[in-house]
Amino acid sequence: MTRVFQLLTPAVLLAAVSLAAVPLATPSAALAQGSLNVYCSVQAEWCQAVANEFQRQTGTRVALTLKGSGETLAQVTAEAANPKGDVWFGGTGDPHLAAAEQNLTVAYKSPNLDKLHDWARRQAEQSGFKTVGIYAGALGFGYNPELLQKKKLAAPTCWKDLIKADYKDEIQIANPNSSGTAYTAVATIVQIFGEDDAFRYLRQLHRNVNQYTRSGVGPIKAVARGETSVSISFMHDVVTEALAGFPVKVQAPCEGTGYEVGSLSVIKGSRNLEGAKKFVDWALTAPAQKLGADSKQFQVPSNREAQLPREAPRFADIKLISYDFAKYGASAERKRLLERWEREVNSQPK
Ligand code: S7P
Repeated sequence: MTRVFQLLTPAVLLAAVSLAAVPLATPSAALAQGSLNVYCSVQAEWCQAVANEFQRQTGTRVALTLKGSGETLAQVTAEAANPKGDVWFGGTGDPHLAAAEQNLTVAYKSPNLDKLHDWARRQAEQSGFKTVGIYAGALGFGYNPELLQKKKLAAPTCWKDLIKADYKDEIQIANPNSSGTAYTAVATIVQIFGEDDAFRYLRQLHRNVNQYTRSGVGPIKAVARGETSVSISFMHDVVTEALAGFPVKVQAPCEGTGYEVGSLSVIKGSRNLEGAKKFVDWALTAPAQKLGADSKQFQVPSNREAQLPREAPRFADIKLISYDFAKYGASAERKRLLERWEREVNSQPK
């Protein structure tokens, strides 16, 4: 079954950039508790809210670096010999699993693990406790009904619709090398259609894609601004734009769809391991997870006591596939699929 969300009010969202959190604690408290470098892969408002609140409550000074999931994995990998980050907050689960497998992150069993939904604990168990689920979100489409109407195009309801010739140059998706959203899309399409058919599908889709953006939220922001008709996006990111008043609607694909377990990891070589563990304990609590919805991000929180935001797409209404996180989170599989995508899709003429 599918659900469609309608727009409501106007708003503007910040671009993802590196920024330092405003110090909120007294200088002496901040000094006492040290500082934490948090690599953050959700949208800027949520990252900033998390930094401010953790800093306010603990006196630990938080510096944020905002980057997408694939880009953060690349940064953590590049810094492995001289780690600069302490914690990686958010972003799709697959690259967190790849980081765990490559020993780029460290095991930590938070006492709050037993407060989490099974899917979030499974993410922890699967990684040897080197990562843990903090939210979940399903993949789908966003579209601009006004633009589609102007172009006399129907709204897409199925993955198969997106490869119709009618949608030539009408679709945006991010580049799966930099974006966890787009990697989730590639892995989802492979799981739904089988790998060879999936790559045939992705080559056909390529003809309809006008741009592969760096970040996963780029395409839905372009739909919201009327720059493209359709995006492949996490459904909650579409809801954010709709609630901000933009003419966008969300659709769950009829064939079924994949989902993410947004994750949290402590980076190996952290210079403030105690602070990083304290951050994990705090981030797994219901009040900390409420900061997502407060920042107009409508994923499903992993703490069982955290309220599911009213606006969050309901998993019970979406045909979800049984996403194979172990397989698609493995570094070798990730590398192989990305290389195949580069060779057989991205480098092909339109
Ligand atoms: O906007 C929230 C969100 O969709 O962004 C994360 C995403 O992985 C970061 O963007 P990239 O696709 O550029 O990596 C998701 O985890 C999260 O739900």
